[in-house]
Amino acid sequence: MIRARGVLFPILLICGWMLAIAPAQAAKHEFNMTIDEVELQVAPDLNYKVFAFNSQVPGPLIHVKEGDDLVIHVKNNTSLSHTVHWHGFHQIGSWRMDGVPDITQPGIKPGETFTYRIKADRPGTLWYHCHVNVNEHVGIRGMWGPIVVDPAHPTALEKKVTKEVLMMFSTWESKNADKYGVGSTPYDVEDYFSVNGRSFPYTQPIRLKTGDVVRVRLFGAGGAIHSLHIHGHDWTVTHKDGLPLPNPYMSETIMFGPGERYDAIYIANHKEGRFIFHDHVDKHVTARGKFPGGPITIQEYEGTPMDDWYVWKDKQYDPDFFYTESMKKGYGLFEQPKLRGKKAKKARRGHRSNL
Ligand SMILES: [Cu+2]
Repeated sequence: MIRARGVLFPILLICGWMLAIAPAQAAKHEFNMTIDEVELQVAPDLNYKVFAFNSQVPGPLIHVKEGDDLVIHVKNNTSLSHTVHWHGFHQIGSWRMDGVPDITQPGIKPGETFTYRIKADRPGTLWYHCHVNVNEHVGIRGMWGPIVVDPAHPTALEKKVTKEVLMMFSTWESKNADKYGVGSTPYDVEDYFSVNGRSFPYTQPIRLKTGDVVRVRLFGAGGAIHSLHIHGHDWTVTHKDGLPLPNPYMSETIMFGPGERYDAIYIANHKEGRFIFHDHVDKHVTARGKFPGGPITIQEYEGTPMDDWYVWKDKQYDPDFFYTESMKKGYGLFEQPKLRGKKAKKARRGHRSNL
């Protein structure tokens, strides 16, 4: 008996150690996505025909864990071809899932469905977007959405985050608002600018409680270069394109271009107050040539008096405009009805070739 116990103990110890180092089982997620033609109210005087994932701009959040397997059925309900590129994944052993027309697959034709099978092979702030006629469909037609892949081994700082803010930046051309198949050439003029598909005053505030540890994820979803300035705070820039920086650094302005993502973390360390948070590229805070417009938001601390002259004193608040609520819901695909457009009326069409 004594001898048996002596053997049993080391075996139990080894089993326990193996359990401790074994990677968590990868989850499998199956999602349905559509691409729809809807009209988006980008600004009070700009109604825009977009191609929208699940009828919303930006598209729904995909939130998974590193190593998970994704099966995503994409149905094209529009009148032109599209694909979906999953920007950031390496597609090891799955190159046909990279979503580039005529290189990894034919475009998904109107009425067709294509199934993407992907491994979340890399963590961080990623995104998805169409890869057909990218300059139009992605540049000025709203075909993008966020992917957040939680890392298997998060950094000490990211474990402290209490509030997530996802901001996707893009531009619009009022001249091409009601015509699919045209725009976004060097001869077209961008005259509206947005965060999460809306231009001020249709953007939303970021509401803060003292002590919140806020993680802002910035996405260059359109074709412009942005310079984001957060008033009243310094943040620590922690990730570039989803990857942790070897040496995170402090700043209050971040410049980023098309396709880039930056993550920055800051502490809401004021007792009260309102602090603007805006693009410092001056023309980006205009709409049809007039100030104010574009990607302007305001950090509002809880308990700050709503002065009667405050520009957003009567604002209808959407706590999920920056995906803050969606990011609390665990893993899955999360739609936001408030970001949906309205069913498009019959569109005028340009003559550009589809690919
Ligand atoms: Cu497309």
